[in-house]
Amino acid sequence: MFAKAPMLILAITVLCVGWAHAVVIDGVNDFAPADLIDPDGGDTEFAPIDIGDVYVAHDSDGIYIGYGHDQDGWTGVQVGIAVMLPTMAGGTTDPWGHQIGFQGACFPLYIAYKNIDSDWDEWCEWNGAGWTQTPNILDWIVSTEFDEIALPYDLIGVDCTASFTQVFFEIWVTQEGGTKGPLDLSYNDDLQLSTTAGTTWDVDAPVMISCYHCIELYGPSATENSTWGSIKNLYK
Ligand SMILES: [Ca+2]
Ligand SMILES: [Ca+2]
Ligand SMILES: [Ca+2]
Repeated sequence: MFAKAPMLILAITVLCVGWAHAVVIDGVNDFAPADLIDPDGGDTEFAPIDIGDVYVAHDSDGIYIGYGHDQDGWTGVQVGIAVMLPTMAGGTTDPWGHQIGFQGACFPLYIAYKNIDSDWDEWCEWNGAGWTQTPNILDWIVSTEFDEIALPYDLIGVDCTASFTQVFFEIWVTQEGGTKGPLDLSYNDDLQLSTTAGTTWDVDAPVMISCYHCIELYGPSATENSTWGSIKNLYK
């Protein structure tokens, strides 16, 4: 009876380093507890603009991001997710014209945007001079209190034959309109325009983002050249 205890501890340890598993994009949270990277809930003035717990998982097909959010009875709420690899030169501006900008050493090559009212999303790719915007190709559910999006490796430019890669991302909630900035952010809490103390609804200059969550992907081996290994690290 007592001999079983060490085996149980070992199994939990393996899961905690980022066990690869698929996520079903259906608005029901099926991420593992160890996939939680940011308990962001409760840091805005109003719940309908608040990002809650943020999760990341991966499997051999791509990366999955899940986050708590419910616009409740509000309208005009939009969600953006910036994605990039370390070597990519990307855009400095927001493809939907919000007061959100990017600066520093790493710029988003991709931004996913969702207009919750109409369930309209766009996959925006930096083309060197502006954003090429492709509507409604994303597997992204926002109709429940837990939103989920799949980002296949071929969509975000991950070389699945490489032994190591990093994927950076940030997620924000904003509202429709050219004076709207990031009301809530996941990584950049210090830049978000809504806090428990109040909200700045309109700004006349972009809020500049330069730091991101990082997903580290290790693998594959020579005999597994189509899948990533089982190790994932996340750091801020
Ligand atoms: Ca799910
Ligand atoms: Ca939040
Ligand atoms: Ca936040």
